[in-house]
Amino acid sequence: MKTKFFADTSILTVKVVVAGPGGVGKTTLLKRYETNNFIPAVSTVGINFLVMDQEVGETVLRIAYWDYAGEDRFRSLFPGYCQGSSGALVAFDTSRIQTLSELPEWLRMIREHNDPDIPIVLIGNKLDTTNDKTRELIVKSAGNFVKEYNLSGYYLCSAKTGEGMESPFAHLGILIIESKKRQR
Ligand SMILES: Nc1nc2c(ncn2[C@@H]2O[C@H](COP(=O)(O)OP(=O)(O)O)[C@@H](O)[C@H]2O)c(=O)[nH]1
Ligand SMILES: [Mg+2]
Repeated sequence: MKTKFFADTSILTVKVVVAGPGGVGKTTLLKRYETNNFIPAVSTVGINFLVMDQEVGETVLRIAYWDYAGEDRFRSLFPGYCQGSSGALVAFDTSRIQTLSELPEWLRMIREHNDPDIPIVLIGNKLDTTNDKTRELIVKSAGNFVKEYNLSGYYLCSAKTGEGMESPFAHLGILIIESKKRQR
């Protein structure tokens, strides 16, 4: 996303942690968001970063996305990495609905090591792999999950086709600005 800067534009730099089980497509989602292309990601070791600017009203949000590798052997490092986040994206794989039930542990860690009211948006990725019938189940499950775990919302998308990709990022940016205003 290209942003024009003016002298009176205020830039707010924040951190967003991207979490969820390995293989759900977190790194690929960020690559697609960055380049608007499907770039098959090599498996993440440790952590990836992406910095992207997003205009929200008068403010330019400069978001550093921390893309954490979901592999179990790295999980003990996660609490330290997720600290200081202003928002979180948690992702599951719509072709493996069981990945949704792995998210509560990630949510618990994110809330424990940040403001417990941190805005969190749920992403169901790989929507290209689903048919109408499985989509119905996914929509229902994601909706229930958002209510049960008090998340800010959910978006279904495909990093492969690009479908639905902008919305979770845009929504989280707005939520971050709103929560910063409340804190002032
Ligand atoms: N069909 C499909 N495959 C995807 C999509 N997003 C990612 N993948 C594939 O899923 C695998 C895991 O992706 P990766 O980004 O490494 O997952 P991560 O471990 O969560 O970072 C890779 O083979 C990706 O090419 C998608 O939207 N659709
Ligand atoms: Mg990865």
